[in-house]
Order: sequence, then C-alpha cells, then structure tokens
Amino acid sequence: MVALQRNLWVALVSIIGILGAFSCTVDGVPRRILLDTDVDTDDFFALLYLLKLNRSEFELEAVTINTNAWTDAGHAVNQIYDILYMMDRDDIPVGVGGEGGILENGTILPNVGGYLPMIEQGLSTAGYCRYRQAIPIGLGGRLDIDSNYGIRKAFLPQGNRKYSPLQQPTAQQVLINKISAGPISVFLIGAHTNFAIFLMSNPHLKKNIEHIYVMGGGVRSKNPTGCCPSNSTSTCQPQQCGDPGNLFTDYTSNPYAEFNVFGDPFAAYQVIHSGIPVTLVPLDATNTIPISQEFFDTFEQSQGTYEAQYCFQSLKMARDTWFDDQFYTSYFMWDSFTSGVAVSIMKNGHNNNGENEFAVMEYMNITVVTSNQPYGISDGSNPFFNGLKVPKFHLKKGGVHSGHVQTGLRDPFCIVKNSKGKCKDGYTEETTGPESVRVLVATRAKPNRDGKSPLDREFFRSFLDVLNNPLQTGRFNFTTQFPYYKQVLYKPDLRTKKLGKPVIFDMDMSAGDFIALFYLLKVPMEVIDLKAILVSPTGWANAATIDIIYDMLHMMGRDDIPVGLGKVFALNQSDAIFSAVGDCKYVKAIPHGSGGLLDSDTLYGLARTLPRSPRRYTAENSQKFGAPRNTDHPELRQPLALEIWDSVVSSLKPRSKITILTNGPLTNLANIILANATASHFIQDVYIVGGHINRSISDRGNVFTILSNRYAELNMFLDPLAAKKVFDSDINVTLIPLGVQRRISLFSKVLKGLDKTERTPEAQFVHRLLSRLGRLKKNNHRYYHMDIFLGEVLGAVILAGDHSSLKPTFSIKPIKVFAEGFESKDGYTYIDNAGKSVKLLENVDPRAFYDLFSQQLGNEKQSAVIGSFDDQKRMWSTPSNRTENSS
Ligand SMILES: [Ca+2]
Ligand SMILES: [Ca+2]
Repeated sequence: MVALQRNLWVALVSIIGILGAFSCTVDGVPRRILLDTDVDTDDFFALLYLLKLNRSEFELEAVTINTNAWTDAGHAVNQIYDILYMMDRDDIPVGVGGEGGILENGTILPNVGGYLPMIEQGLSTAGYCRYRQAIPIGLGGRLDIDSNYGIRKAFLPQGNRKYSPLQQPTAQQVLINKISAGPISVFLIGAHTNFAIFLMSNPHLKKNIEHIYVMGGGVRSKNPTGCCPSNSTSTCQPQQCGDPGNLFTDYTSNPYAEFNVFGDPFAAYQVIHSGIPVTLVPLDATNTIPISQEFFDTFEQSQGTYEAQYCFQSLKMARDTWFDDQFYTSYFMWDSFTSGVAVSIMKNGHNNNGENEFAVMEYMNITVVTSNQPYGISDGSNPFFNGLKVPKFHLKKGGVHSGHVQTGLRDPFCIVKNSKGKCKDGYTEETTGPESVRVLVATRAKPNRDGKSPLDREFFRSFLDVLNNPLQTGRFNFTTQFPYYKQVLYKPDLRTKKLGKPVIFDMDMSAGDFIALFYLLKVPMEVIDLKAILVSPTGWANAATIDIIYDMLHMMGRDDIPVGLGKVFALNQSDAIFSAVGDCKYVKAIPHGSGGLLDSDTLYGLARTLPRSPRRYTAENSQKFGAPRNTDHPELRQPLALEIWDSVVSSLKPRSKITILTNGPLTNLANIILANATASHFIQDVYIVGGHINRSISDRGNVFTILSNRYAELNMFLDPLAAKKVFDSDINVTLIPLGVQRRISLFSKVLKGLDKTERTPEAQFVHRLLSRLGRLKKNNHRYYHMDIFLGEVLGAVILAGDHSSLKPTFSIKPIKVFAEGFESKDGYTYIDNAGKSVKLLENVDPRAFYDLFSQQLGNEKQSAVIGSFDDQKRMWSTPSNRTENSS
C-alpha cells in the first residue's frame, strides 16, 4: 500500500503541477475552496475571512463539518447556517454527518458521518471517545463552543435553512459533489476524519484536488505556555513548556500531539500520505501569533461590520472566561491565520517555496504517528489488528499502524514516572525514508511590514481589514433584522393563585422530556407548582441544548421558572487530575447521529420553530463564581443545578416538601444527596422514569447500542452509580419502569387523540414532533427506538394525579441496581430482598392515558403566550407591538 501510494504521489504531483500552473494563469475564474471545520470560535473567524474575499478571485464552494472535535453536530451546523444567512450566502452548501459505517473488513460504506475517529468507527454512530475525551465538555469546552458562549443566539439572525432529520446533506455528499465538479483546494481546520474517508472512498477524485491546507500538528514547535518564570522557586512545575504539542488536558501522557491531528491520527495519516500536495500550518507558526493585548485593543476599536462585531464579542468572551490570566500569551490565531496563509499562497500562484504575505515557509519531511513502538504487539489497544485475521484496511502487520494506540486519557502505557509522557499518537514527526512525505510547513508568522503599527503581525492587519471591509458584509444581526424588535419576558401573575404541590422536573432533554415538560406546564398550577427545572447533560443531549428549555418556557409564558444546569459527567467519570475532561463509558451508548444527540440537540429539527427566549445559556460570569475576570453582564450567569436546588429549598414554606420527577439519568439527584446530608428531609417523593424489571429472559432492556447489556434501561445505565446512590438513600421512590412505559407508546394512538383535541400551539407542536418521530421510526431503522421517548411522558401524567380514569396499579418491591463497573450488567435493576422498598407502577389503562394526555395539551388554560418563532417575527415586524406579559 505504501509503495503504491508513493507511485501515485509521484504521478499526481506532476499532474497537479500542471493543473496548478494552468489554473493560476486563467483570468476571471475564481479559485474554488472547500472548508472542513469543527466550528470552534477561531473556525468562524476563518470562515468569515474567506467569505469576505473578492469572489472573482476566491469562491467558497462548501462547508463540511467535522463532528468529532470541539463542537456537537446539531449546534455546529445551525451556527454555520446562521452565519451564512447573516452574510447572505444561503447558496453555500453545508454538509454534516451521515449514517454510514465501516465494515470489519475495512469496506467504507457511503455517508460515514465522521462522529468517531476512524479507529472507533463501526456500523453505527455510537462509539468510544478515545481521543475526543481530551476535549473539555462543559465550561471552556463543547458547551461554550456549541453556544459560542451564549453569543450565537443573542447575535446571529436565523434564516430558513436548518438541520432536519434525513433531509440534511451529509458531509460525504457535499465533498463528492463539490470535488467532482472541478479543481478545488481543501482547507482542513478540524480533525481529518471527513476528508480521509472521502479520499479512501473516492481515489478517482483525488485528481481534482489542487492542494490541501491544514491547520494542525506541531513539527519543531516548542509550546510557549506552562513555563516557569526564570526567577521562580523550585516548587514551580513546568507544564507543557517546550513540548511540541498542545494537549493541555493530557500532556502528561502525550506531549507531542496537537488537538486537530490527535482528533483522528489515522485520518490525518491518510490525508498527509494521500499524494496530494499539502501545506501545513502547525503550532510552529501559530505559536508565534498569540492574540496580543495590542491586537485585542485595536480590534475593539475596529468593529465596522456585523461580522467584525460577532468575532470581537466572541473573542472578548473567550478572554473574559479564560481559565487563567495568561490569555494574551496562550490564545493564538490558529484557523484564521491558516486561512490567510493559504489564500495568500494561492494568490501568488503557489510558487515553489509557497511565498506569501503572512508566514515564513519551509519544506520538511514528516509523517503522522498513529501508533507507538514497538510495532506488531497485541496488547488489546489497537482495533485495526486486535482479533482480526486480516488487519483492517489490509494494513501491514508489524507496520507503522500496528503498535500500541493511545487508549484514552492517562493511558498507563503512555505515562512515565518522573518524566514526560511517551505516547506520540497524532505527532507530525519529522522523519526520513519511505514513510516520509515532503510538505510545505509554515514556521512562523511574519512581522508587520509597518513597524510603527501597534499590530506586530502582518496577518493581524489583514484580518481586521478584511473583516471590516464594507463589501460582502453581513446584512443585520438578530435584533437589527426587525424594525420593532423588543425583548420581553413573560411571567404569570402568581399573587392571586393558590399553588399546588411544589415540583422540580429533572430532565436529560430527550424528545420525550420536552413533551413531559409541556404536560407539566399544562397541569393547573393549583395542582402542581413547577418550581424549577434541572438538567442532566449526561444522557440524550448535550449541555448547550438547555436553550430549547428556555425557549419552551418563553413560549408558555413561564420565564419565571429557573433552570439549573447539572454536572456534565456521570458520577466517577470525570478525570481525577483535570476535572473538565473525563470518560464516556456510559454515555457512549447514545448514538451521535440520527436518532441520537444530533436529533436531541435540535429537537428533531423543530427547536428552531419555537419562539426565541431572551433567556439562554451564557458564559457570562463573575470572579465570584470562578471566572478570571468579570464579564460585561455577570448577573446573567447560567445557574447550576445545586444552586437552583438550594434556592428552591430555602423558599419552601414551613413543613412543605418537594416532589421530584426525574426523566433522565439520576446524576443531579445523586449530587444533591451527596452535597446535602439532609436533602431527604425536603423531598416528599421522587418519581423516577426508568429502570427495567425483566419478567423473562426475552424481556430485554433498551440499551440498544451495547448488545452485551441485555436488561438495563438507559436512564439507569447512563449513570449507574448515581442510580445506586439514590436507591441506597432513604428517599421515597416511585418507579415508572420500562415495562409500563411500553404499554403507552403507540404513536398512532396518541396522534389520534391529539387530532381530536383543540389546536393550542403546544398541542400543535407536540403533534408535529410526535408525528415526525413516528414517521422516522417507520421509515428508517436508525429511528427504531423512537417509542422510548413517547413512554417517557408517563411519569409527568402519573405525578400530576387525577388517576381515577388511568386506573394505575402499584406494587411495593425491594429493588437494587447493579453498578459494579461491568458494561454488560451496569444499570440493571432487579428484585432483591436486601433492596430498597420501592413503589412500582405496574399498569395503567392505555386508552385513558392517551385521552388524558391529549385533553390536557388541548386545554386552552395555561396555553402558549407566543406560538412560534414565526409569530415572534411577525410581532417584531409590525408597529403594534404586543405588550401584555402574563399568561
Ligand atoms: Ca478548528
Ligand atoms: Ca429523558
């Protein structure tokens, strides 16, 4: 394979040499560019820079989204759509995801979504987070990037394009369309999964790729951060100081890798070794262009366009929430700088030494390390070889891919006592011989030619000039789009109401949880007083999806209900050394793509039809709560689940107690118990939707992606230790297990009920959502499990009471939950005489359930105050701005 590639390389270089020379001599034909991005902050700086270039010279043809790095697909794709809408570029195709897999024999099926690194890619989109676990999930990580610190929804306008299940063009479709259409340059500013899969599946299209520009790797780089000052005491431990890489969460095992290449080392190897000419902008160069205070201050004064404002506000929030006071020396221009260097090289017709305005270039011979020596071992770390007669992709036994592959954070193989880690996975290492590829490497950023300017890098000047160019500029932002835009909070007048029992709803934002939330909001306040919502981002949705809850509350006129965000890791899953990162032992059961996180994070494409709330997740924060400096609006900070719990408890009337409904993993409840020895004194009852008591060998649970686990139910499986903590406590538990949920999960029945009821906005929304789930379930096997979500609604109906027609039957059983760390049994709930005495819902009358459910949603009382985003747009476009603000 290697020999073949080398021959191909020689042949291709000569073809591309000719093509390259040809295309730069043709006047008037713009150079075509495809951008593959993981939609981090710096990525949309790069995107906007490219969108602002003269279109007779450069045409951005498409954006494909890398889904296994710093963002989650549903949030990333909608941010790209919003940016393109603001820039009036709805013509640019966007590709994301796909449901294809890779067979054990290495056959790559069409439309692999790239949610997993190639080494973990099987047939579905569920799989292990071997490399991605080095990326923080919550603050400073995917939560902040998915939401762009909360700025995205405050700033970006929303057009008509959006993710929609099975309608969304996949990354591979877009790559194939655009690359087969003619010569093109590809910019890679995330992990390389999408593009490697494209190259391996479509070798005949390589001829159209003129050049690949990569932000990634570190060749001779020496990390400038984490160094001890020269006058420091002996207690100062240098951290990444002088390392080639930048894995700040995992440098103790791998000081060599840079995040983009580490995201999928095998994919990066395929790209670098593809035979197509590559220009690399590694840490060597980006380390020399930190965001200086002078640049920051100049940027603050140069916000002449919406796109410049969006970039500056984002950069400012990144600075204000940076984890230490070293922002100006440790935040670099990565992807934006790369786009500048690439475009400048292309402008110069890609002459031999890649001369350009912004970076010094040099040819180097490198490879990408995908496994660690000694090669040919079988220690179970390498799925390309382990247990396979023929290695995957016919890789060579004993070859460079056959060594130990880093298994995750703190892999013991990688740790060397009293010394730096030894794993090099993802290292763009200089090498000689048959494994080496000659690539053009940016080695440092060029200084500003104007030596008197406060901007000390030539690219700083270009970046601000381009972003502030009045041509091809953004049309409006979210608020200026509408002549009568007005920010309103809707709150009911509770003074005259006699409120019912205080309730907290704890949800993991699966589709059924949102329907349950609607239901709870419809139950008369005299019956239940919904005090607060807690969110467990440890299940079906990512943390940034909390915004859908805010939007739904806004729609229902309940902007008074507080929402608390729980911990992003299940119990014992966060890393002992660096708690922002951790393992995915359980949450890996949730598919990333169709029917999984992608759909939850967008509520199956329907979230954007909800009215947009002024409340949303925001990284706004103050020093008091851990930010290094106060942001502009520290009072807006997203509350934590435990804080909301404390405030609800302290507002209780004497002798009053809280009833809790949990519709997700029990992470929040367990953390409440762990943090408050007296928590149970304030809890009346807990209704737990989840658990499965199997009645026979064939009575399976629903952990459908982990075949070895036959009997567990997902809410228990996703955090078995939390479940155990709750079942070991003295809290009164009513369990609504899988068996009884399955009795009420017929889409046809519930839709028939909704057809008969009044068309309140909420009934219409639920109807649309459920009919979409039902249709998807019928038409595509990825959606086979949709009835799980319909069953989830039962907890809210039981908790709300009025049981006369439902005829529920309960039993009292001693129940235990298995949580010993075995994937095949964890989360299993079973009857055991030593177990906790639990009230178990055995049965309900399904017909009464469907009636009760649809009648409640159709009730005109406690109905929506604003029906949809379209209603909101109409309101903001007409002068008679509605002012009432109660339900
Ligand atoms: Ca990136
Ligand atoms: Ca749920």
